[in-house]
Amino acid sequence: MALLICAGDRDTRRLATQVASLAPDIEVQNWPELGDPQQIDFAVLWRHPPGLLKSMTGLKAVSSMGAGVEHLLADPDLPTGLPVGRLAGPRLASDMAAYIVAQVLWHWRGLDRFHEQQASAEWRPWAPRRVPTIGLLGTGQLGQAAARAFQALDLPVAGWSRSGLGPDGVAMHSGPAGLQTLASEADYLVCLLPLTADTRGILDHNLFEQMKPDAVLINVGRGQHLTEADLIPALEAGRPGLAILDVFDQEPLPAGHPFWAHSKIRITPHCSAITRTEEAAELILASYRRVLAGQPPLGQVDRELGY
Ligand code: NDP
Ligand code: OXD
Repeated sequence: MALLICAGDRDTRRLATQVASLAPDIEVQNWPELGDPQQIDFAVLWRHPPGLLKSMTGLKAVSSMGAGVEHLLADPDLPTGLPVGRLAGPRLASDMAAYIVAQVLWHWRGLDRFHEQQASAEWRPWAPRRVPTIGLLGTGQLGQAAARAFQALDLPVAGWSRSGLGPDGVAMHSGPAGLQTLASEADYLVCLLPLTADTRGILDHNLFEQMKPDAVLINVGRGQHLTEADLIPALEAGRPGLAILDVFDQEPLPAGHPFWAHSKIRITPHCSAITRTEEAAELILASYRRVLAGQPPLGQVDRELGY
């Protein structure tokens, strides 16, 4: 019996050491230093190399090292029926809420202008007249944390989910008509959806046409939610007025990509919420202990729905 930790794009040695120190009774393997792959009964994966899953014939479950699971579900070697979990703890959700609130408040309160005016010692008090409506596409674990953060600031929040269910006090919508309604109501439209067959390309010209002039689009879901070719024409037409993007179809965003230089696009490098070692270690261990006890991993996803 052994637990594997593998991320193709980051160094997980500290995470593996942390898990091992929390549970000396558990054998922890840290990719690429693998022992016998057939001994591994639980694997925590993030952008793992192709073929790795095929070599682990004793798996009881797998988990994404992050909140998104599309990278795991897309692996053709993922055995049918194998339980798939994910790591989405309260710290990750709070970090995401902090990022979204920071972006919205910086823009809404016009903080850029004071920074510019400071350069010429200008003293020009200003505050926005209107209170904005925040529209959340996706009101799952991360969307709920964001909703709570905006509600604490007394800002109205509306949401869109598959079931139409959402947190208390959030005006909820669902279905294609609900999506159009939310887009037309929101001053800040935030994509916090998982990437699935139903949500791929959802941020497209049809949606942009429904947005209020000068509304702000924030995409922290996945790059493939955005139909990239539709964005620049939409920004030039003023709907949305600004796009704040943390995720991209190709990451890192290639140096010559037109998004880098566009005056109405703000870019952050997929860091709105990064799984922290301490939280991940505890969640991995809790998930593995569940699997050893014959239970599903933490955050088990519905493989049919894709999230
Ligand atoms: P959850 O699974 O907890 O929530 C997903 C939400 O999306 C739910 O409200 C769900 O509806 C809704 N949803 C799913 N499919 C549809 C659909 N077809 N139509 C309408 N609503 C839909 O996910 P999390 O909140 O934990 O995470 C969301 C995503 O955020 C992740 O999958 C990941 O891609 C991204 N992420 C990005 C990070 C970054 O650094 N940029 C960091 C972490 C996550 P319902 O409530 O009805 O089920
Ligand atoms: C995640 C991410 O899904 O970091 O956790 O994108």
